[in-house]
Amino acid sequence: MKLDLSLYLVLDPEMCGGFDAALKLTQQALDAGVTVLQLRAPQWKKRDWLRLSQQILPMSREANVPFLINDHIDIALACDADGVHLGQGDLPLAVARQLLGPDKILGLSISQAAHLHNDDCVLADYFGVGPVFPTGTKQDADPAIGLHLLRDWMTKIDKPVVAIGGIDAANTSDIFQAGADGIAVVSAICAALDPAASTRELGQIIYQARNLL
Ligand code: TZP
Ligand code: MG
Repeated sequence: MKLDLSLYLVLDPEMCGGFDAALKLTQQALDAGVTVLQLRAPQWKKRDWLRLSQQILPMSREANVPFLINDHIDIALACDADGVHLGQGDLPLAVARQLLGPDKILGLSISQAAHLHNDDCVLADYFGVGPVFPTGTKQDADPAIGLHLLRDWMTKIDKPVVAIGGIDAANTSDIFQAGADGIAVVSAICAALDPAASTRELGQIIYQARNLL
């Protein structure tokens, strides 16, 4: 499945207001132009992840948008998601590739310069880099790297990169100017008063930022 990292929604169903609200927001966000969808529900039991994923998949397939699972390869296998997004403490990407097969998408989180030298990097289809800005969404996140380091790392990375952490309409164009291929957001869409309007706004900013490059 084609990977366009431009506008990557990390869906936090609790932040959306629960299961049904998350499903509704997912459809709105797909209609409004998100290009990747990831489920990340740190407070949830796995069977709830699975139940929501099974309902999201027909929607994401209809929209032709890849649907990824955060951390849990077993859930991705159980629902036939399009891939996983893994952190530095999750299963090695070689194991993930073996379990998921050659066609699934593997994302890897990079939050420190040292991570760029790990064996896992070679096997990743894309990197999630950040937090770029401070964020209240992930309590155990590494310190924010800032735009300067993002720009520096982009010169050293030869994979597609989606930036994450504290990204919203006000700083999205800076992320593209720093060289990233896309933005990943949680609260800018999941906590928005009008998620569809916020998604469309981000999409317009991305379109304009790209035209200025
Ligand atoms: N990984 C690094 S920062 C972050 C994750 C999952 C949370 C980003 O959330 P927000 O609300 O877009 O700042
Ligand atoms: Mg993780």
